[in-house]
Amino acid sequence: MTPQLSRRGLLGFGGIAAGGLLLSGCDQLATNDKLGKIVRSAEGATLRWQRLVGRDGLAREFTAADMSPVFKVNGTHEPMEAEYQAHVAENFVNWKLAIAGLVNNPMSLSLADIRAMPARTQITRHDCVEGWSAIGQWTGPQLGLLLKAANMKTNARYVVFRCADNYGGELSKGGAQSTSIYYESVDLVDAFHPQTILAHSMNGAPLSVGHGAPVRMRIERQLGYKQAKYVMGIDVVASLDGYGSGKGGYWEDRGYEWYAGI
Ligand SMILES: Nc1nc2c(c(=O)[nH]1)N[C@H]1C(S)=C(S)[C@@H](COP(=O)(O)O)O[C@H]1N2
Ligand SMILES: [Mo]
Repeated sequence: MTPQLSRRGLLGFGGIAAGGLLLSGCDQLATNDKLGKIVRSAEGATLRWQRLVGRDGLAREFTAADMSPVFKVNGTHEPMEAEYQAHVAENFVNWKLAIAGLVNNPMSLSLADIRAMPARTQITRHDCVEGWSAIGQWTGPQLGLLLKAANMKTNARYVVFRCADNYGGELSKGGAQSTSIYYESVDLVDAFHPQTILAHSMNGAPLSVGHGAPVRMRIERQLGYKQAKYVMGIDVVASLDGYGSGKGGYWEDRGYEWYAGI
């Protein structure tokens, strides 16, 4: 039985079981907001499946022998914004990552701070909606560790990643919407998932500009466009309304699913 088939088979009974689980175990999914609507929609099938398997169900991990000889750079290859370019010129020594919003302990971390944190290393497969995949190794602290240190307020629901690059309304990138700055977001289950890391290294070397220096997200149970590169700030929020068109990400604002489960 292929994973696809077993997943479909299980979803048959999972519809009811997962619904019950969600209502009892995860009150954040039960209310009548964006996340609740997604959970009850077709897009919600993968979300329900992953929550049924367990909040911590892991994406498959591979061995060093499986690593792709070439891992394509996709989307932005190098943000040309002056602020980002200045950080590149200084090798990110003055770059700071702010963790702000609904937290009791807002933080401002240097790249050295992030590199000094306990890290997780994982070899995973990246799947892009454009039809290519690559296996790479990623290292960085778990996002959950950072969020625990920031001490979230009880009304926190989502975590938003603000990136450095701006597509400036480029037509090949979906055109101008309310904002063209790349951003992404996840719910708290994915934010605290053990494989959700703030990667500062790829394949054993510091992250290159092409792959998202100085840090990029790895959210391994979701598709490529969720893997925000060039993360400049992390906001803990109660609603996604204040960002772009409010759909939770650059591509989501242009029609992609917010829950991009693999
Ligand atoms: N900031 C930013 N993050 C981004 C993108 C982007 O253009 N800008 N592209 C996304 C897409 S569609 C993919 S497939 C991956 C590509 O990551 P890679 O360049 O490391 O292969 O990054 C994602 N994260
Ligand atoms: Mo992608």
